[in-house]
Amino acid sequence: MKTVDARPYPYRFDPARTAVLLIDMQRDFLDAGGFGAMLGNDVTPLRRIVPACVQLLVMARRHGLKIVHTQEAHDPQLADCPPSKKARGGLICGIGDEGPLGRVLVAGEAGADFVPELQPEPSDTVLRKPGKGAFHATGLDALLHAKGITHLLIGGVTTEVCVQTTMREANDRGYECLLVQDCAASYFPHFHDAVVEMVVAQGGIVGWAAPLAAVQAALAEPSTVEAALD
Ligand code: TIU
Repeated sequence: MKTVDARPYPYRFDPARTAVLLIDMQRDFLDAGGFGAMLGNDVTPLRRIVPACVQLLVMARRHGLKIVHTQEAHDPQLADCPPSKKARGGLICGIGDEGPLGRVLVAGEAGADFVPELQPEPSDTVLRKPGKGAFHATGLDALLHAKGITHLLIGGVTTEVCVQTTMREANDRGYECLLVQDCAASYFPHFHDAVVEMVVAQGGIVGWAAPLAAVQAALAEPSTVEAALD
């Protein structure tokens, strides 16, 4: 077992039963021509976390942690897009419409692809999701169960939308979740900070939070003493 110096108290995990869940690090949210920008957002705060997310994946690969990349994207017929989602915001160019990165939030289009720095490797899992939460209308729970995953290290965008929704869904399903706080970002930095506080409040009502360095330190530590105590 490894122990992370996390809030609200130390987070213990077995790397063999832990996955990194990287949420929606795709061009539709991080590029200036994407869906996030069309909603009126400045993408700069999201781009800032890319180097930390690269390091998160490097760490995961080095220690054999399973990696799941999610992607918010709909099928080309929008059969999995509720009319309410398409209508929300009253965008002139909205979900399914042709934009600078191809059809907005549609699978297979440039906007649905991950940013170049965070392209999945063949051993990673890519999970397309139609909602904000990664468990809604997907096979994520079954996939994690099949791999024996009980613990999730979560990063991605945006902290208060898809990341928080997914973390709450996972928590309700019994996963022990740690928000890797500097590997997540919001278009609204104060929302990011508020989510970190919400997660760890009330004794970790949704889970734990820690910076990437704390997770890296936990994995670098020899676990022999702890193993003897287990
Ligand atoms: N708009 C916004 O903040 N987020 C999303 O629509 N999707 C995700 O968070 N991935």
